[in-house]
Amino acid sequence: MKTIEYRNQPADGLSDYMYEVARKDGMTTIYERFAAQQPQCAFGTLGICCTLCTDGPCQITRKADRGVCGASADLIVTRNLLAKCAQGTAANVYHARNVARTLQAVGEGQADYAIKEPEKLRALAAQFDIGGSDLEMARDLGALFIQQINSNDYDPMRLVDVLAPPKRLAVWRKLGIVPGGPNSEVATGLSKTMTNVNNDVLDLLSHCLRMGIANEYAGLFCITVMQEILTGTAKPNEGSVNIGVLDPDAVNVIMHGHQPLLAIKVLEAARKQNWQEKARQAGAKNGLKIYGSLCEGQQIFNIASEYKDVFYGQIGNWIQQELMLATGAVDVLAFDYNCVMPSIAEQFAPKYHTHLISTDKVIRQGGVERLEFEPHTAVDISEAILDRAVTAFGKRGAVNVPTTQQTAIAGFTTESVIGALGGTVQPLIDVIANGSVQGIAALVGCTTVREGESGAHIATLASELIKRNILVIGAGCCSSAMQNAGLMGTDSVKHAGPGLASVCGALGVPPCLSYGSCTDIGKIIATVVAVADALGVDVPDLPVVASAPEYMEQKAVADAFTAVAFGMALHLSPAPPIMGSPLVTRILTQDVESLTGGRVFVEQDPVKAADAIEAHIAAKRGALGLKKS
Ligand code: XCC
Repeated sequence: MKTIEYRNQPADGLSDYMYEVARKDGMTTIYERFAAQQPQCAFGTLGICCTLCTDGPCQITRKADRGVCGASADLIVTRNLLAKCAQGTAANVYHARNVARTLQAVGEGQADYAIKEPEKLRALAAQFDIGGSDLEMARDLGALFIQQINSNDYDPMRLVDVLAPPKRLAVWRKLGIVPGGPNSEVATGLSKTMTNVNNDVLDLLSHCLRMGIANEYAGLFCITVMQEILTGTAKPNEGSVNIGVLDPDAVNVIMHGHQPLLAIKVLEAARKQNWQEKARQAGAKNGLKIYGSLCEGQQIFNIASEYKDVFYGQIGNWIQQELMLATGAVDVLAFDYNCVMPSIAEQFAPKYHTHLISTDKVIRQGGVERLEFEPHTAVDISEAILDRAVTAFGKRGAVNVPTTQQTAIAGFTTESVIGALGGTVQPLIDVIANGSVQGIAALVGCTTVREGESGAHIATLASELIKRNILVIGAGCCSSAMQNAGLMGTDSVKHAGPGLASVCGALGVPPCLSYGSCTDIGKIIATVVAVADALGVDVPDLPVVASAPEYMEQKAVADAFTAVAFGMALHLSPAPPIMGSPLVTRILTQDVESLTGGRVFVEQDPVKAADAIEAHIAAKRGALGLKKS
């Protein structure tokens, strides 16, 4: 694989091609907007700007070591961080609540969905002593998750009690960070961030850990397991990736965002002959095709084995969305919540004919048609989406799609990894123990356009790790960056070190395994816990590292506290806005390790980050008495 040059432009060739097209068309993209923001505010970058009251905004400077109210740098940094963590937790839990509501509606006979994985439903219901028919279990389990999400923070969450690994639960109990209901935890946390309420940095950071645990069980785990019950469990499959997959001769619909339930109905509708016929009559000789982008695309890709006749690929990640539209070949972009740039509705869709549809009630974007998802309206909305796409096809202007085709394998999950290993996690433990695989690095989260990143940081870090025989698991836009860089394809084994290459070659899997979207991080934690359980150790003892190599937004902050609460070492780049407080920096990079076993480290150079990850893995291997490489 060619070494990627760092610059503030797209990291992969196809995006670069589309970037040139957009620029020639006179469009301003995320890259120019980023450049126009430079130099960015150093106080904001360090987390030492407080805008809470009208005596401010206050910044901590050489001449002012406190804000007007007396707040120190430590307090300002921590309050800002807690507010971000609360937003991220609330957003993941919002998604989970939508899925729980659909599961409940299925049980009540009020939804356009059926139960796809009855075994999974029954197993989960049994954990909560819920019995009855499958429909009754769906109804009661959905209701239980909603009740847990909305329960009070003074009642420890039953989800945590039942689902958490006992060793972790003991640690959390000792620290007093077993959370109650996440919405209540968020509300209490935000109350603590008010002006002059809570000056206790340790308490505020503990609250972040509580939200991190709630984020896992009432957010990430909940989303994945309930979606799998409704749409099927991820299975490894090969598919097309990146912008070149768009077909100029088809009516093209992209499902974009994070919540894939509606997309499944769109795929089913697109299968109907009448829609394929209508598309052909409109002049699209290849009919109508559905694609996914961002985390929604990753989730569709996970279960795409069943939809190969209508699902044509995963288009790209956060920083590619304007470039997708610049092809002129996107007839409908339908999006649910999170990660739609305002420039899409205001500039790119009008320029490139794309009909935009928002499908979740939290979204309001000017000029965008709203068809808001309800469990019982999904089929009708899907038909409307296809109708708008056929109409929009007739309004196309110039079309410019890069011709390079790329493929990747996706659809890994704890079950499929264990399945590929012959039904137990033991073979993975054996290859870790004998040193063929040194350890596991989970590369998760977003992409950013910050200099030197733009997907390149992720690709370079992943390449460095697999060269060193460290198995990479990807989720979120990180997976997309690795897919675009050719690190998740069938022939990507050639980039791995000899030990990892022989293991992956024998199993027929790439050295970088996509677990799906950023909401699938819960599945990565499940795999890590499965390995720890099989070894009889706790998560912090494992040769495992988490990394958000191009961390961007609030959900990543919540997920970061989830990782630290679980006792994982977490690499972050760029630096989170905590560096203005030496105390908070020290707590999160050092002191917290003696409490949860987890810690954060920041490294903006991907090769040095790989060195640090390798060193952490080597130390953990040494402590477990495992063979050195
Ligand atoms: Fe981040 Fe989800 Fe957005 Fe991508 S899409 S930029 S939140 S990783 Ni999920």
